[in-house]
Amino acid sequence: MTRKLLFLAALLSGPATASPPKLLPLPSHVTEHRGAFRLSPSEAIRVPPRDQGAASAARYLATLLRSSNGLDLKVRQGSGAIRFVRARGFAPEGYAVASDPHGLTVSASSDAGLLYGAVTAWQLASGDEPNVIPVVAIRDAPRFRWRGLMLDSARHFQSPAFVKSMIDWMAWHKLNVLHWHLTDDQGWRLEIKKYPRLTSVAAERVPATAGARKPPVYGGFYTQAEVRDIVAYAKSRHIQVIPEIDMPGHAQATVAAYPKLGSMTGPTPPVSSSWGVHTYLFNIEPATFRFLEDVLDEVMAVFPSQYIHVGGDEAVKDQWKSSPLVQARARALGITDPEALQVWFTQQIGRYLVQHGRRLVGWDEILQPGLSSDAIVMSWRGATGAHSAAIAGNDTVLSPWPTLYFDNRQSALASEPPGRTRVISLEDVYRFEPRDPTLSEAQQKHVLGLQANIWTEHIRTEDRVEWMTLPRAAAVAEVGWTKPERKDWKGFLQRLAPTMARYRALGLHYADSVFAIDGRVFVEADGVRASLANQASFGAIRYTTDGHDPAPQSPQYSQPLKLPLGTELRAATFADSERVSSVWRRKLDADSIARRSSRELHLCTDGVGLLLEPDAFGTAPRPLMALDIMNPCWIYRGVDLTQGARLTAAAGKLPFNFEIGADAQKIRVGDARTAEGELEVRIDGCEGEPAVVQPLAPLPDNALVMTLPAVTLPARPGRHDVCLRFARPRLDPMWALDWVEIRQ
Ligand code: TNX
Repeated sequence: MTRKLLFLAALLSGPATASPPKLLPLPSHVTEHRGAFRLSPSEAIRVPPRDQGAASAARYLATLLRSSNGLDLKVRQGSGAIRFVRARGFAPEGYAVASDPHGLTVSASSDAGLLYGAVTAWQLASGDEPNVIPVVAIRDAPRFRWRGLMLDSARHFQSPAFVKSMIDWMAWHKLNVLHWHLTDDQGWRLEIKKYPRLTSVAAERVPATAGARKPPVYGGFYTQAEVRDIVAYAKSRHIQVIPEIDMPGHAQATVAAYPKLGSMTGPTPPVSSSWGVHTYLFNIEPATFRFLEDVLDEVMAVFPSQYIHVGGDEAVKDQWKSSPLVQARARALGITDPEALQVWFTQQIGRYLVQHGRRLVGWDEILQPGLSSDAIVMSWRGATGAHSAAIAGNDTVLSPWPTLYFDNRQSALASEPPGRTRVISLEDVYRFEPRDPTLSEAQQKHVLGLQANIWTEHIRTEDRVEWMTLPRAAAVAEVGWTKPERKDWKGFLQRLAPTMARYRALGLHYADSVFAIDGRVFVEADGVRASLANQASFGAIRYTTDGHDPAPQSPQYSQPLKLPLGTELRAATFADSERVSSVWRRKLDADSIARRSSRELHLCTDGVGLLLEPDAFGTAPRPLMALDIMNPCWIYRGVDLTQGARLTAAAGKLPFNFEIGADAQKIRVGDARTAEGELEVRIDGCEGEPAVVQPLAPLPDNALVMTLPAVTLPARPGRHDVCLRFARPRLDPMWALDWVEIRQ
């Protein structure tokens, strides 16, 4: 276009123009026109008379606009430039939003549609230019009807206020299922009036510690009043809350409170403070089913959801096999195979739920011959469970490990909180495709949608739950909502920037991992070479060397920087003029370059990689250590040993609180030469005679880590990999490396 034409186009577009809307999840159809509607603080939102659903959606929009734009719009019948209209012909959760220079209209057939229209209207009004709504015509409906998150409140407990805040942001991601994992080996979290010991005993545990001192107990539970409040709150945001009461496995806490329910032949266990697959199972006595039915009665009274989740996962049958009580019952039932016994167990419970007008949901272990056709299978051991369920004619939800397991970290950067060391990036989640092309159209219909699971063994705080969930939940939202042909990773990142601004405005502790600076620094003969990148190769990386934070005018990084030793380098990612990552800072001196945290080292093996902190008491900051619990061993790569080197390490102790059955035999222990064990250092490989063996002293009282005396690495020409591991006297506790410094 010529300059003149451009000028003309600008004139024609009227007084207000607006940039293209950045909506997330991306709607099915968006048509943009010229011009914009300017929202004024005196505007009102108009709703039809006697329409509760419309009034609720309108109030939701007003609440969102208050928090993001500081507007205080009235909701009323009569006049108003923003209108909610009930109309026929929309898909169940579908809606339309149409704006012109004079106002905006949301229309839908259902309450859910009106709510999602409100969310879209909010995103239009809180984009790049607040209160300037572009003229658009949007028609939209979701791809899948199950767009969920699972929150594990059993391993770690979150406050009711946190759960409500989660429901809030879920709604504006157009997510509609909150699967609430309320019971597990480590805690029972729901008040059941008939069985008070479930909360007086089973809701508390003594955390595992590496030392002798017992910290205060850890616990918490939700009262039925709190649950009713949460469920009502979720309903007004069109979110179905589905409770999970796990059975027959993951029952250790319950058995700790009511031993008669158990299948063990030995003593009553405590509420567990370990992670992993436990052996405690409910028994199959009539009294136990009465207990479970009583519990489900109270569960159904507070959760009106169509679905009730009863777990069914990881029920190892050791106790059932060795329990005379269970064996006698099984014989009477004519069931010899313990797996078939779980099928029978699930049938009993499923029948009870159906009698009460509900449908059973279970993890994919429930998918066995004899499973009732109305049960829903949640596929977690990959997607094969979903595949088989759809063929068998059962409805199914995809939540496959590892892609939709949000206990996996989202980058390998040192800024990630505890979790599993496997990296599931935002892009991995975004690229997850639920469609199974080998299924027929009829079978495809059984795939209700997808869900990501936030298992919280290692996610101790609410801030960290937010970090592990956001923005990956935004990717789940778009996979669940947007038609595959409309999906676009780069476009998603563009739309993520304003979404992150909304997270910030609401005080959410989201992860910036996708945009965060991955800085690598190398010492060279004449100074330091620094390379900068971000996970998504997105936006502009800007940097400074003057001790100030980077700004939109700062130089843009394009190739590795040659800098003098001693420089303070700072960098951040920018999308246009907006900074979208935290600021990365590094003093380029010999010390800080020589030191690497365990998270920056390479793990020797890939068994069960975890990022852990000591299960400590008190308020001292806890070190965060990366290790493979099957083989705690680390490699510091490429050390120049021509002149020899000095190695200093810091180590701490972690409890070995993992139930891994026979796999524990595979862990090398008992090879210590002294009471506490030794640090072993090897060059180029982790086998054979160590180059250095350094005996360890006990960790001082109240210390979580200690710096070990420096050792000398012998000279060898060239660069070498340095391998560190600990010889340890026993399985529990385990030594873990916090950091290592290797200097000439
Ligand atoms: C497996 S997924 C589990 C959970 C753990 C999770 C940790 C499933 C049905 N069971 O008990 O928390 O792995 O990643």
